[in-house]
Amino acid sequence: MKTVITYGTFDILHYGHINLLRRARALGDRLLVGLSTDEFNAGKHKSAVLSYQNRKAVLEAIRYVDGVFPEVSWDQKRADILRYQASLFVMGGDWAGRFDSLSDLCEVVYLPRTADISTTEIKQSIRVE
Ligand code: C2G
Repeated sequence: MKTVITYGTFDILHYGHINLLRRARALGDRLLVGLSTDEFNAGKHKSAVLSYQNRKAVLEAIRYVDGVFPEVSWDQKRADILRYQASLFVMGGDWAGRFDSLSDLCEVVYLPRTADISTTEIKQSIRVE
């Protein structure tokens, strides 16, 4: 059982997120997602439009996602990888290099971001209307 693990806010879900989740899931037998809590997002200077519970329900409905757990701090990843026995840590390319320190615990893979889509752009386009 090869477990893949990834983290994110996944606010206002779009195909950039789906592309990431689909590719990550394809690299193993199950995909677990560390979903940023609203409190953790405040620390990232990000405010999600949708609450943690809402974002969690959306992620759990995706065929590529096998489990969702809360991401409450930057430094929980090592413990998570050990607890879930993850052998692959995957993030989008905007994080390239940032989590290489985890490579003593598991393989670290950065996948190319999907171009021309982001939650920020979606929020800005809604504000315009
Ligand atoms: N992503 C992508 N292409 C996009 C947008 C996002 O591949 N067009 C990827 C990001 O690289 C990330 C994942 O989708 O791997 C989730 O993106 P966000 O919800 O923006 O997550 P982020 O704020 O990057 O939080 O501890 C790590 C953080 O929780 C990551």
